[in-house]
Amino acid sequence: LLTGLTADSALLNQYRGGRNSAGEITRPHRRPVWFMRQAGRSLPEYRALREGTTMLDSCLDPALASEITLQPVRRHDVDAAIFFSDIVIPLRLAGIDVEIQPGVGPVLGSPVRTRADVDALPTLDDAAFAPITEAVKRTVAELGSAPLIGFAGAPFTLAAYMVEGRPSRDHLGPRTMMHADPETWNALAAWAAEVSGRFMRAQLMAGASAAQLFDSWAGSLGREDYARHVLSHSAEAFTHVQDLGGTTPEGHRVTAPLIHFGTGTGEILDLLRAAGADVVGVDYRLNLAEATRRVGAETPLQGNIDPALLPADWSVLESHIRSIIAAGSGAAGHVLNLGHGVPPETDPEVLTRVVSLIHEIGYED
Ligand code: 1CP
Repeated sequence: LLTGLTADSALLNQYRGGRNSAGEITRPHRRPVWFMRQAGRSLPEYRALREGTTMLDSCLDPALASEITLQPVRRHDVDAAIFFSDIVIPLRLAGIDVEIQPGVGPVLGSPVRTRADVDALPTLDDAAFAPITEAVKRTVAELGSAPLIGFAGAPFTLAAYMVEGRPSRDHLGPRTMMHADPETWNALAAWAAEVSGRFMRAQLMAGASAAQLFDSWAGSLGREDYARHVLSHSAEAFTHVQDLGGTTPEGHRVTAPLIHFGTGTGEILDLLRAAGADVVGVDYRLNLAEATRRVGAETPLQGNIDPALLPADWSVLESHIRSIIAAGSGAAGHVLNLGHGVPPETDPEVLTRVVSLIHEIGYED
């Protein structure tokens, strides 16, 4: 079913815990790395292409979205493309009034705050995913051997924008709702889980090889709140894609690796894994050796170069990267990434240099 899955890429090997598609332990030919927000404002070629088109319109233009997705792969030689889109795209596709305001982020015409608001949420038609499917197909056709990673927003992070109506620091609205009106919260989170799950599924069905669920703001939740009010909804989002896989020419069944990431999630890292992910993304706050103690050595990790160190002297950045590789060596697999997205002011040449350093370090055996 999913053809990109059987290619023995370095990235998929590490997401599978250092195993090839036959399930045998192997070392990839190079250490895999990609960057969250690798497409975007750090690239002059992105700024040029985006000129005159709003963020969400560019996500829904298949030729544009595909070209923007490919730009960082060509420039940096990263080991994966991350689909250029946004977590609020399923809302727009369902007909909700949402836009991305420059310098602000997602803003909704009417926030979703009451039971009546939740009951009035539209249903999302499968046909609405056509521009996404088309963009993914074009991208995969151009990518060659590098896998495409699809993504979606996790129910809590998506619901946080829906309740607040815009970005917020502490996400008080959804945190109040889950306690004050759990029925409304559960209905809203279930709606978000469904559209996010189907958004990931559309990307995987069109040719993406892995998917990442972004619960960017889950770190604002205490462990009990996450376990009680959020985990089951994120698990539900994953159920939309856990059956997706393929059979290798040798007859081995492989599934699409599923990654789960949020910032400030050190206290709930084991729960992110328990929600149904194969791989846990770690932010810059937690040492990877400690992450392995929390989620078990059999769990592949992704992360966690501190974006704050990108502008530092090269020697500082290089030793930071080497220490991350050492800290991650106890995990079954490790894909290098940043601990959060690329800051827009990042010098893209630094990112290219980071990729070549990581590839150069390789594996000593
Ligand atoms: O005009 C611009 O360039 C707008 C900036 C921008 C970009 C490049 C936004 C607005 N979204 C995106 C693309 C995007 N969004 C990607 C692209 C692929 C890549 O990584 O290269 C991805 C994966 C996302 C996902 C996303 N959107 C998340 C999860 C990732 C994360 O950073 O934690 C979140 C929280 C959003 C909401 C959002 N969209 C845009 C902004 C500025 C924000 C965050 C706003 C806030 O601070 O709350």
